[in-house]
Amino acid sequence: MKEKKIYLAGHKGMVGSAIHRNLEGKGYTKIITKTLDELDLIRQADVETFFRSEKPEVVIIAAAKVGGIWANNVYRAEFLYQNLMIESNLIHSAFQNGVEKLIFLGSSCIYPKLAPQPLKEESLLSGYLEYTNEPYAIAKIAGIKLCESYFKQYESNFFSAMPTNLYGFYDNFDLETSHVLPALIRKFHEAKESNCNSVTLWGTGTPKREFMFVDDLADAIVFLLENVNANDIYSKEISQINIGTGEDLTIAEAAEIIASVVGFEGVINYDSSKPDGTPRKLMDVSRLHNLGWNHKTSFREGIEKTYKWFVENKI
Ligand code: GFB
Repeated sequence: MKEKKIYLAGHKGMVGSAIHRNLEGKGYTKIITKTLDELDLIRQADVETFFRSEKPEVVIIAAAKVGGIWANNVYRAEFLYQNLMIESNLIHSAFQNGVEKLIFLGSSCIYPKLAPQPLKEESLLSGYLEYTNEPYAIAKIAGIKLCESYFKQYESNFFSAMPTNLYGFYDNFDLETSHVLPALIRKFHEAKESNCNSVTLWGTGTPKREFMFVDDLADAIVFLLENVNANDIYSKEISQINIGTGEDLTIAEAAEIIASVVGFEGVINYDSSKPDGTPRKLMDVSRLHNLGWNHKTSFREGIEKTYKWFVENKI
C-alpha cells in the first residue's frame, strides 16, 4: 500500500491533517493534497479534471463541511448541500478513474437519535435522526450508500468509516461553530486568564458523548487502509464500520476534567436555553476491536495534549 498514489481530500482540517501526519510517519511518500484554492470539491468539472490528470490509486475523503450542534442546526442547507456535492463528486470521479480503494468518513450522528446504545452498525436507518444535525446526517448517509452502491453495481472497493466525536490538534475553536470540547477548552482558558469566576456552557450537561483523540482516529483510518477492503464490510451485511473508544461520559464530567487540565477553579453554569442534542451516541466498536485495532489515548491525556497545542498555537 505504501507505493500507492493516495489523494487525501481535506488535508488541512483536523482529521485530514492527522491522517496526513500518520501516513507520513508510516513512510507513505506519494500523498496528493489540494487546498480549497487549488481545487473546489463542490465544482464537479474541476474534480473530474483533477482526477483525470492526477490518476490517484487510493482516495481518503476527510473533506466535509463540519461543525458543532449550533452550526449544524443553523447552517442546515450548507451542511446538506456542500457535503452531498463533495462526496458525490469525489466518489463518482474515483469510480470513473478506476481508483483501487476509497475510504469515506462520516460521523456517529448518522444513527437514530434513540437507537439502542451502544450503537451497532446495523442500526443505521432504523429510526428518526436527531433534529439538530439531520441535514449533515442525511448527507453522510447518502455518502455511505453511494460507496455501497458502487460496490454492489460495479464492485468498486469503496467503503465508509464512522468516527465518534473527535477532538485534537488543528480543531476549530470558534465559540459558535465549534464542537463541544474545543469550546470548553477555550472558555475555561479565557476565564482563567481573565480571572473570571464562572463559565457558562450550553444545555444541561447531562447528555453523554464518546470522544476520540484525532491522532487515534487517523491511526484507525490507516489501519483500515492497510487491512480492510469493501467486501470485508459489506459481506457482514453492514454499510459502514464504527470507529470509537467504546467509553462515554456526560458533558458535565468532561467539563470537570477539562477545567482541571486548564486550571480553571470557578463555577460552571449551564444555559438550558441552548440545545442538548442527542442524549447519547456511544458506538459499538467490537467489530473494529475484533479486526485488531484499539485506541491508545485516554480522555485526560488527549485533553492535556490538545490544551498544550491550543496554548502554543491559538493564543
Ligand atoms: O460537539 P457538539 O457541539 O455536537 O456537542 P454533538 C454538543 C453537546 O455539548 C450538547 C453541549 O449537549 C451541547 O449542549 N455543549 C455545552 C456545548 N457547551 C457547549 C459549547 O460551548 N459548545 C458546543 N458546541 N456544545 C455533533 C453533530 O453533535 O457531533 C455533528 O451536530 C457531528 O454533525 C458531531 O456529528 C460529531 O455531539 O451534539
